[in-house]
Amino acid sequence: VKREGAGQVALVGVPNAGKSQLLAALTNAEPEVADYPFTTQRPQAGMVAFENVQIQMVDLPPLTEEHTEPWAFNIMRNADALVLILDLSQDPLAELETIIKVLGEQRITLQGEGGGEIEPGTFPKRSLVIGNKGDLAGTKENFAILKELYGERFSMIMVSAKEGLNLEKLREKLYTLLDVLRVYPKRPGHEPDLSAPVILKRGSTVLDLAQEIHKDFVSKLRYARIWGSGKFDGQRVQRDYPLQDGDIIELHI
Ligand SMILES: Nc1nc2c(ncn2[C@@H]2O[C@H](COP(=O)(O)OP(=O)(O)OP(=O)(O)O)[C@@H](O)[C@H]2O)c(=O)[nH]1
Ligand SMILES: [Mg+2]
Repeated sequence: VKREGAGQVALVGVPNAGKSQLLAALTNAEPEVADYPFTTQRPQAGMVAFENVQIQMVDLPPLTEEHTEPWAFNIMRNADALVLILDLSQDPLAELETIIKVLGEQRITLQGEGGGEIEPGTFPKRSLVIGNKGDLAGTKENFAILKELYGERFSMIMVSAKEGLNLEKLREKLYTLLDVLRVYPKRPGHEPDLSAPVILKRGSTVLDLAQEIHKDFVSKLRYARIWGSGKFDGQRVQRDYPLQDGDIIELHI
């Protein structure tokens, strides 16, 4: 699946958890949604809008202990982050444990939003847990149990893909999950284009931005001016200055 937008997240879950329904609810994609298992057989992507960014979401066939399409693991390994979707009207704890086990066998290790230690030879993936079908009876209680047991390890949110419950909050969480920041380059004497952020990994510096814009900038960069996280507007900063989400940067070469 060709990467697009600010980052790519892959949907992971057992049959019927609501992966395809969620893709349909958040994007323009029109995947098949049905109340029988193994409906999805091919990957399908859509773009989730959050403020001025687009996040690519990839729907996958289901994961089970008995059978998971091997190519689906490749998409998961390549994705920037994983979205684990659980059916709160069933046994979400068992579903999450199945996911952790099956992915572990593929050396895909799940991390919360804080990241974590990276074991050599593994594919660490930041993961968000979604409790789905929150419109159904008894699901609040199941979500509470899930939170109690896994709430420290993973960021979690309860939604209803079908009824559209809590989806705005989910868009924001997907952006947070990507662990990126938005900055707006501007030329001296010009206004920045606030509709077209440059997306960088969290922790990036002025130099990383320069590299992203033009490789010649790296050697020529003298300093930058910053509006946003600086102490004052237009503050002069050096190339190792750590950028924050929303900063406007003027590069001086
Ligand atoms: N009540 C309720 N039903 C939902 C919700 N989300 C999905 N469903 C239903 O659950 C069934 C399965 O949904 P799908 O989106 O096809 O599930 P899936 O995870 O893509 O399933 P596979 O493709 O087999 O892996 C369908 O009948 C959906 O209408 C929800 O939030 N609430
Ligand atoms: Mg599906």
